[in-house]
Amino acid sequence: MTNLPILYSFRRCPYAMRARMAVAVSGVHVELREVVLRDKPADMLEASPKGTVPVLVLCDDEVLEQSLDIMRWALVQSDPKGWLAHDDQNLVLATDGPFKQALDRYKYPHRYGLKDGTAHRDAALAHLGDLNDRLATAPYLGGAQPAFTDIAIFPFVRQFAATDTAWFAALPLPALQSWLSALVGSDLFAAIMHRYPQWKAGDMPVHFP
Ligand SMILES: N[C@@H](CCC(=O)N[C@@H](CS)C(=O)NCC(=O)O)C(=O)O
Repeated sequence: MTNLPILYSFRRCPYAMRARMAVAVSGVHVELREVVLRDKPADMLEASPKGTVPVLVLCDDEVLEQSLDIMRWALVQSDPKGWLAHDDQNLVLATDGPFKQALDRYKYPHRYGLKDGTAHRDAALAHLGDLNDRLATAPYLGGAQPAFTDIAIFPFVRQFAATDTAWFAALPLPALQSWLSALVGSDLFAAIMHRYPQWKAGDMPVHFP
């Protein structure tokens, strides 16, 4: 039995990363259940039949099945770094929508019947250029410290960069590259990338953070 909210998560999922980062910075405690996407636990699917991670099941059985809702749920309770003061919803939506679509087609062109993903890679560049311009005057999107917008966006830019690291490193986007390096190199990111074994019903609860 657990009296904590339950967070179903997958280490490498960018949506789950941002949810874990907000939960971790808030200090709100949850039970973390590491999911393997090809073997989703029945308890998770019962709570959230749409079958994506992250999913947060609250103690009153309310279910949050969108990563941004999970971030805001944690930060509304405790926001020691003031992340919610910098929540640019339009920029986050532009990343979750058109940028993510282009990223998926760049990264996995064959899944979309494409010969290669270069057209989508280049389409995504406009968004990266916009981020770079915004970062020209401050190291983070909300100013001197990372906040909600940075954390919601950077896991997707990280995926984009990792698709072809040499190509990304050669882009003339120094502010964006520094921003990404700082976030990927942060203690908070290291902490939320800890490896957990796949959760199985009956396991001892894993407390997070
Ligand atoms: N809009 C959702 C998207 C979550 C999502 O698509 N997660 C992916 C993993 S990165 C997933 O669970 N996909 C289901 C699957 O691959 O079976 C959110 O923000 O939480």
